[in-house]
Amino acid sequence: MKRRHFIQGTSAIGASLAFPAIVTGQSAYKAEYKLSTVVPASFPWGKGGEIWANTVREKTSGRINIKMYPGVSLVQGDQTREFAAIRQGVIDMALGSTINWSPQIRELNLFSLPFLMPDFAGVDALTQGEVGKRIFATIDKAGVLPLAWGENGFRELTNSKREVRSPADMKGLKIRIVGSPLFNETFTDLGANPTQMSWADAQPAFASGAVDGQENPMSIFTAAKLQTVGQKFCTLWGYVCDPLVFAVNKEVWNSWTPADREIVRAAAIEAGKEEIGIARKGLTKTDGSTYSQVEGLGVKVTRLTPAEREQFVVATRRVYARWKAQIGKDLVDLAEQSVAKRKV
Ligand code: X2X
Repeated sequence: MKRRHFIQGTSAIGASLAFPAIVTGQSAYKAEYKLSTVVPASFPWGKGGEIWANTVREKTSGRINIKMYPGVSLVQGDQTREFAAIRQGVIDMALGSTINWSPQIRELNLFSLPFLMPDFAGVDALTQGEVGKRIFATIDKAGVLPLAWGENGFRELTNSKREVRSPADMKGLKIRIVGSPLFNETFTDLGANPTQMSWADAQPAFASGAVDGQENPMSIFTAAKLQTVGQKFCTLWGYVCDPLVFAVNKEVWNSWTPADREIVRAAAIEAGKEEIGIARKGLTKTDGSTYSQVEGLGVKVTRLTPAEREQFVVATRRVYARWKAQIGKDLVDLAEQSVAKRKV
Protein backbone atom coordinates (compact mmCIF):
# COMPACT_ATOMS: atom_id res chain seq x y z
CA MET A 1 0.00 0.00 0.00
CA LYS A 2 2.70 2.44 1.04
CA ARG A 3 4.75 1.73 -2.04
CA ARG A 4 1.87 2.38 -4.46
CA HIS A 5 1.08 5.60 -2.66
CA PHE A 6 4.69 6.65 -3.01
CA ILE A 7 4.72 5.94 -6.74
CA GLN A 8 1.55 7.95 -7.31
CA GLY A 9 2.94 10.85 -5.36
CA THR A 10 6.27 10.90 -7.21
CA SER A 11 7.23 12.21 -10.61
CA ALA A 12 7.24 9.59 -13.37
CA ILE A 13 10.99 9.82 -13.76
CA GLY A 14 11.67 9.41 -10.08
CA ALA A 15 9.34 6.42 -9.88
CA SER A 16 10.84 4.67 -12.87
CA LEU A 17 14.30 5.03 -11.40
CA ALA A 18 13.27 3.76 -8.00
CA PHE A 19 10.98 0.92 -9.12
CA PRO A 20 11.81 -0.08 -12.68
CA ALA A 21 10.16 -3.50 -12.35
CA ILE A 22 6.82 -2.02 -11.28
CA VAL A 23 6.73 0.82 -13.77
CA THR A 24 7.92 -1.04 -16.82
CA GLY A 25 6.06 -4.24 -15.85
CA GLN A 26 6.77 -7.57 -17.42
CA SER A 27 9.44 -6.40 -19.81
CA ALA A 28 11.83 -5.78 -16.90
CA TYR A 29 13.56 -9.16 -16.92
CA LYS A 30 16.86 -9.28 -15.10
CA ALA A 31 20.02 -10.32 -16.89
CA GLU A 32 20.53 -13.05 -14.27
CA TYR A 33 18.38 -14.74 -11.62
CA LYS A 34 20.23 -15.92 -8.54
CA LEU A 35 19.40 -19.48 -7.40
CA SER A 36 20.55 -20.39 -3.89
CA THR A 37 21.44 -23.93 -2.72
CA VAL A 38 23.50 -25.22 0.19
CA VAL A 39 25.53 -27.76 -1.78
CA PRO A 40 26.79 -27.77 -5.40
CA ALA A 41 25.84 -30.00 -8.36
CA SER A 42 28.15 -32.82 -7.20
CA PHE A 43 25.36 -33.59 -4.67
CA PRO A 44 21.80 -34.68 -5.69
CA TRP A 45 20.45 -31.48 -4.10
CA GLY A 46 22.69 -29.19 -6.19
CA LYS A 47 22.03 -31.36 -9.25
CA GLY A 48 18.31 -30.65 -8.78
CA GLY A 49 19.03 -26.92 -8.87
CA GLU A 50 21.17 -27.32 -11.97
CA ILE A 51 18.46 -29.30 -13.79
CA TRP A 52 15.89 -26.62 -12.91
CA ALA A 53 18.15 -23.79 -14.10
CA ASN A 54 19.12 -25.50 -17.36
CA THR A 55 15.54 -26.50 -18.24
CA VAL A 56 14.23 -22.99 -17.63
CA ARG A 57 17.04 -21.37 -19.63
CA GLU A 58 16.40 -23.70 -22.55
CA LYS A 59 12.59 -23.51 -22.51
CA THR A 60 12.54 -19.70 -22.24
CA SER A 61 15.20 -19.34 -24.97
CA GLY A 62 17.44 -17.63 -22.43
CA ARG A 63 14.87 -15.03 -21.27
CA ILE A 64 15.16 -16.45 -17.76
CA ASN A 65 18.84 -16.96 -17.18
CA ILE A 66 19.39 -18.67 -13.81
CA LYS A 67 22.79 -18.82 -12.14
CA MET A 68 23.35 -21.12 -9.19
CA TYR A 69 24.97 -19.87 -5.99
CA PRO A 70 25.85 -22.96 -3.94
CA GLY A 71 27.22 -22.73 -0.42
CA VAL A 72 24.34 -20.30 0.34
CA SER A 73 26.93 -17.70 -0.66
CA LEU A 74 24.25 -15.01 -1.12
CA VAL A 75 23.80 -15.06 2.68
CA GLN A 76 27.48 -15.63 3.48
CA GLY A 77 26.96 -19.33 4.14
CA ASP A 78 24.38 -18.80 6.88
CA GLN A 79 21.75 -21.25 5.68
CA THR A 80 19.21 -20.28 8.36
CA ARG A 81 18.97 -16.80 6.79
CA GLU A 82 18.12 -18.12 3.32
CA PHE A 83 14.33 -17.89 3.63
CA ALA A 84 14.32 -14.26 4.79
CA ALA A 85 16.69 -13.39 1.94
CA ILE A 86 14.35 -14.90 -0.68
CA ARG A 87 11.43 -12.99 0.77
CA GLN A 88 13.43 -9.75 0.67
CA GLY A 89 14.73 -10.33 -2.86
CA VAL A 90 18.40 -10.72 -1.97
CA ILE A 91 17.88 -14.21 -3.41
CA ASP A 92 15.62 -14.61 -6.49
CA MET A 93 15.09 -18.38 -6.32
CA ALA A 94 16.13 -21.27 -4.11
CA LEU A 95 16.11 -25.00 -3.70
CA GLY A 96 16.12 -25.06 0.08
CA SER A 97 15.82 -27.58 2.91
CA THR A 98 12.83 -27.47 5.24
CA ILE A 99 15.32 -27.55 8.13
CA ASN A 100 17.00 -24.33 7.07
CA TRP A 101 13.69 -22.46 6.67
CA SER A 102 12.12 -23.81 9.86
CA PRO A 103 13.39 -20.97 12.09
CA GLN A 104 11.04 -18.68 10.10
CA ILE A 105 8.20 -21.15 9.44
CA ARG A 106 7.36 -23.28 12.45
CA GLU A 107 5.24 -25.74 10.41
CA LEU A 108 8.38 -26.86 8.56
CA ASN A 109 9.62 -28.42 11.80
CA LEU A 110 7.11 -31.18 11.03
CA PHE A 111 9.71 -33.04 8.97
CA SER A 112 12.19 -32.86 11.86
CA LEU A 113 9.88 -34.61 14.34
CA PRO A 114 11.87 -37.72 15.31
CA PHE A 115 10.57 -40.96 13.78
CA LEU A 116 7.40 -39.46 12.24
CA MET A 117 8.25 -40.82 8.77
CA PRO A 118 9.26 -44.50 8.75
CA ASP A 119 10.24 -44.76 5.06
CA PHE A 120 10.15 -43.02 1.66
CA ALA A 121 6.45 -43.85 1.30
CA GLY A 122 5.91 -41.95 4.56
CA VAL A 123 7.73 -38.90 3.16
CA ASP A 124 5.67 -39.04 -0.04
CA ALA A 125 2.44 -39.40 1.95
CA LEU A 126 3.21 -35.98 3.45
CA THR A 127 4.76 -33.97 0.60
CA GLN A 128 2.48 -35.35 -2.13
CA GLY A 129 -0.74 -35.16 -0.08
CA GLU A 130 -2.89 -32.73 1.88
CA VAL A 131 -0.06 -31.97 4.35
CA GLY A 132 2.16 -30.83 1.47
CA LYS A 133 -0.60 -28.53 0.18
CA ARG A 134 -1.10 -26.96 3.60
CA ILE A 135 2.61 -26.41 4.05
CA PHE A 136 2.90 -24.76 0.64
CA ALA A 137 0.00 -22.45 1.58
CA THR A 138 1.92 -21.53 4.76
CA ILE A 139 5.15 -20.78 2.85
CA ASP A 140 3.14 -18.70 0.38
CA LYS A 141 1.54 -16.75 3.24
CA ALA A 142 4.99 -16.18 4.73
CA GLY A 143 5.91 -14.31 1.53
CA VAL A 144 7.70 -16.79 -0.77
CA LEU A 145 6.18 -18.79 -3.64
CA PRO A 146 6.78 -22.57 -3.36
CA LEU A 147 6.56 -24.53 -6.64
CA ALA A 148 7.65 -28.14 -6.08
CA TRP A 149 9.17 -30.64 -3.68
CA GLY A 150 12.61 -32.23 -3.82
CA GLU A 151 14.52 -34.21 -1.21
CA ASN A 152 17.75 -34.07 0.74
CA GLY A 153 17.03 -37.39 2.47
CA PHE A 154 16.86 -39.51 5.61
CA ARG A 155 19.48 -38.24 8.00
CA GLU A 156 21.74 -40.89 9.46
CA LEU A 157 24.02 -40.51 12.46
CA THR A 158 27.80 -40.66 12.04
CA ASN A 159 30.72 -40.08 14.38
CA SER A 160 34.45 -40.59 14.81
CA LYS A 161 34.44 -42.25 18.24
CA ARG A 162 32.37 -45.41 18.51
CA GLU A 163 29.52 -47.52 17.24
CA VAL A 164 26.11 -46.18 18.33
CA ARG A 165 23.40 -48.81 18.94
CA SER A 166 21.51 -47.10 21.77
CA PRO A 167 21.00 -43.63 23.25
CA ALA A 168 23.49 -44.64 25.98
CA ASP A 169 26.19 -44.88 23.29
CA MET A 170 25.55 -41.22 22.38
CA LYS A 171 26.36 -39.98 25.85
CA GLY A 172 28.72 -37.02 25.69
CA LEU A 173 29.29 -37.22 21.93
CA LYS A 174 29.70 -33.75 20.50
CA ILE A 175 27.33 -33.72 17.54
CA ARG A 176 27.14 -30.93 14.97
CA ILE A 177 23.54 -29.98 14.22
CA VAL A 178 21.90 -27.36 11.99
CA GLY A 179 20.80 -24.12 13.71
CA SER A 180 17.33 -25.24 14.76
CA PRO A 181 16.03 -25.46 18.34
CA LEU A 182 14.19 -28.74 17.69
CA PHE A 183 17.46 -30.50 16.80
CA ASN A 184 19.09 -29.06 19.88
CA GLU A 185 16.37 -30.52 22.12
CA THR A 186 16.36 -33.87 20.33
CA PHE A 187 20.10 -34.44 20.75
CA THR A 188 20.07 -33.14 24.32
CA ASP A 189 17.30 -35.62 25.21
CA LEU A 190 19.33 -38.39 23.56
CA GLY A 191 22.20 -37.63 25.93
CA ALA A 192 24.54 -36.15 23.32
CA ASN A 193 26.23 -32.78 23.39
CA PRO A 194 24.76 -30.92 20.37
CA THR A 195 26.51 -27.93 18.86
CA GLN A 196 24.92 -25.71 16.21
CA MET A 197 26.92 -24.64 13.19
CA SER A 198 26.50 -24.05 9.48
CA TRP A 199 27.43 -26.72 6.95
CA ALA A 200 30.36 -24.52 5.86
CA ASP A 201 31.78 -24.48 9.39
CA ALA A 202 30.98 -28.13 10.05
CA GLN A 203 33.47 -29.76 7.69
CA PRO A 204 36.61 -28.13 9.13
CA ALA A 205 35.22 -28.93 12.60
CA PHE A 206 35.07 -32.66 11.74
CA ALA A 207 38.57 -32.53 10.26
CA SER A 208 40.08 -30.90 13.35
CA GLY A 209 38.17 -33.15 15.74
CA ALA A 210 36.43 -30.14 17.32
CA VAL A 211 33.20 -32.13 16.94
CA ASP A 212 32.74 -35.91 17.03
CA GLY A 213 29.73 -36.47 14.83
CA GLN A 214 26.91 -35.21 12.67
CA GLU A 215 23.66 -36.24 11.01
CA ASN A 216 23.07 -35.95 7.27
CA PRO A 217 21.71 -38.05 4.39
CA MET A 218 24.02 -40.69 2.88
CA SER A 219 24.14 -38.71 -0.38
CA ILE A 220 25.72 -35.82 1.56
CA PHE A 221 28.07 -38.24 3.36
CA THR A 222 29.39 -39.74 0.12
CA ALA A 223 29.58 -36.53 -1.93
CA ALA A 224 31.32 -34.66 0.91
CA LYS A 225 33.52 -37.72 1.60
CA LEU A 226 32.91 -37.50 5.33
CA GLN A 227 34.93 -40.69 5.89
CA THR A 228 38.02 -38.59 5.09
CA VAL A 229 37.29 -36.29 8.06
CA GLY A 230 37.10 -39.07 10.61
CA GLN A 231 33.45 -40.12 10.32
CA LYS A 232 34.02 -43.87 10.70
CA PHE A 233 30.81 -45.03 12.40
CA CYS A 234 27.38 -44.72 10.83
CA THR A 235 24.08 -45.72 12.43
CA LEU A 236 21.11 -46.17 10.09
CA TRP A 237 18.29 -44.91 12.27
CA GLY A 238 16.36 -42.83 9.68
CA TYR A 239 15.03 -40.56 12.40
CA VAL A 240 14.10 -37.60 10.17
CA CYS A 241 14.08 -36.77 6.45
CA ASP A 242 14.39 -33.25 5.07
CA PRO A 243 12.51 -32.49 1.86
CA LEU A 244 13.64 -29.62 -0.35
CA VAL A 245 11.42 -26.86 -1.71
CA PHE A 246 11.78 -25.15 -5.10
CA ALA A 247 10.78 -21.54 -4.48
CA VAL A 248 10.76 -18.09 -6.10
CA ASN A 249 10.67 -14.55 -4.74
CA LYS A 250 7.20 -13.12 -5.38
CA GLU A 251 8.22 -9.87 -7.09
CA VAL A 252 10.42 -11.83 -9.46
CA TRP A 253 7.54 -14.22 -10.18
CA ASN A 254 5.15 -11.35 -10.87
CA SER A 255 7.63 -9.73 -13.27
CA TRP A 256 7.41 -12.75 -15.61
CA THR A 257 4.76 -13.37 -18.27
CA PRO A 258 2.14 -16.03 -17.40
CA ALA A 259 3.64 -18.31 -20.06
CA ASP A 260 7.14 -18.01 -18.56
CA ARG A 261 5.76 -18.61 -15.06
CA GLU A 262 4.27 -21.89 -16.28
CA ILE A 263 7.62 -22.92 -17.76
CA VAL A 264 9.37 -22.22 -14.45
CA ARG A 265 6.72 -24.12 -12.47
CA ALA A 266 6.66 -27.15 -14.79
CA ALA A 267 10.47 -27.26 -14.82
CA ALA A 268 10.55 -27.19 -10.99
CA ILE A 269 8.10 -30.12 -10.79
CA GLU A 270 10.10 -32.15 -13.32
CA ALA A 271 13.45 -31.29 -11.71
CA GLY A 272 11.97 -32.25 -8.33
CA LYS A 273 10.92 -35.70 -9.54
CA GLU A 274 14.30 -36.30 -11.11
CA GLU A 275 16.19 -35.01 -8.08
CA ILE A 276 14.22 -37.25 -5.68
CA GLY A 277 15.14 -40.24 -7.86
CA ILE A 278 18.82 -39.30 -7.73
CA ALA A 279 18.71 -38.65 -3.97
CA ARG A 280 17.18 -42.09 -3.26
CA LYS A 281 19.46 -44.03 -5.58
CA GLY A 282 21.28 -46.82 -3.77
CA LEU A 283 19.19 -46.36 -0.61
CA THR A 284 16.09 -48.37 -1.46
CA LYS A 285 14.87 -51.84 -0.47
CA THR A 286 15.73 -53.20 -3.91
CA ASP A 287 19.03 -51.33 -4.30
CA GLY A 288 21.08 -50.70 -1.17
CA SER A 289 24.34 -50.23 -3.06
CA THR A 290 25.23 -46.94 -1.34
CA TYR A 291 25.48 -48.71 2.03
CA SER A 292 27.93 -51.30 0.72
CA GLN A 293 29.85 -48.55 -1.07
CA VAL A 294 30.23 -46.70 2.26
CA GLU A 295 31.27 -49.92 4.02
CA GLY A 296 33.87 -50.34 1.28
CA LEU A 297 35.33 -46.99 2.36
CA GLY A 298 36.09 -48.46 5.78
CA VAL A 299 33.01 -47.10 7.58
CA LYS A 300 31.24 -49.34 10.10
CA VAL A 301 27.57 -49.20 9.06
CA THR A 302 25.21 -50.22 11.87
CA ARG A 303 21.70 -51.50 11.17
CA LEU A 304 19.47 -51.42 14.24
CA THR A 305 17.11 -54.21 15.24
CA PRO A 306 13.49 -53.04 15.73
CA ALA A 307 14.01 -53.23 19.51
CA GLU A 308 17.19 -51.14 19.35
CA ARG A 309 15.49 -48.55 17.16
CA GLU A 310 12.59 -48.38 19.59
CA GLN A 311 14.95 -47.17 22.32
CA PHE A 312 15.64 -44.04 20.25
CA VAL A 313 11.92 -43.57 19.61
CA VAL A 314 11.20 -43.73 23.34
CA ALA A 315 14.05 -41.34 24.19
CA THR A 316 12.66 -38.71 21.78
CA ARG A 317 8.97 -38.98 22.74
CA ARG A 318 8.98 -35.97 25.00
CA VAL A 319 10.59 -33.68 22.43
CA TYR A 320 8.09 -34.98 19.86
CA ALA A 321 5.16 -34.12 22.11
CA ARG A 322 6.49 -30.65 22.94
CA TRP A 323 7.06 -29.81 19.28
CA LYS A 324 3.78 -31.31 18.16
CA ALA A 325 2.09 -28.59 20.19
CA GLN A 326 4.37 -25.87 18.76
CA ILE A 327 3.98 -26.96 15.13
CA GLY A 328 0.21 -27.30 15.52
CA LYS A 329 -1.71 -30.34 16.72
CA ASP A 330 -4.04 -30.38 13.69
CA LEU A 331 -1.22 -30.47 11.16
CA VAL A 332 0.74 -33.14 13.05
CA ASP A 333 -2.42 -35.25 13.54
CA LEU A 334 -3.06 -35.06 9.81
CA ALA A 335 0.57 -36.00 9.12
CA GLU A 336 0.37 -39.00 11.46
CA GLN A 337 -2.85 -40.17 9.78
CA SER A 338 -1.34 -39.68 6.31
CA VAL A 339 1.69 -41.77 7.27
CA ALA A 340 -0.50 -44.51 8.76
CA LYS A 341 -2.53 -44.71 5.53
CA ARG A 342 0.49 -44.72 3.21
CA LYS A 343 0.91 -47.36 0.53
CA VAL A 344 4.16 -49.19 1.27
O1 X2X B 1 23.61 -28.40 6.93
C1 X2X B 1 23.20 -29.52 6.67
O2 X2X B 1 23.33 -30.47 7.45
C2 X2X B 1 22.47 -29.75 5.36
C3 X2X B 1 23.48 -29.61 4.22
O3 X2X B 1 21.94 -31.03 5.33
C4 X2X B 1 21.38 -28.76 5.27
O4 X2X B 1 21.52 -27.72 4.66
C5 X2X B 1 20.11 -29.04 5.98
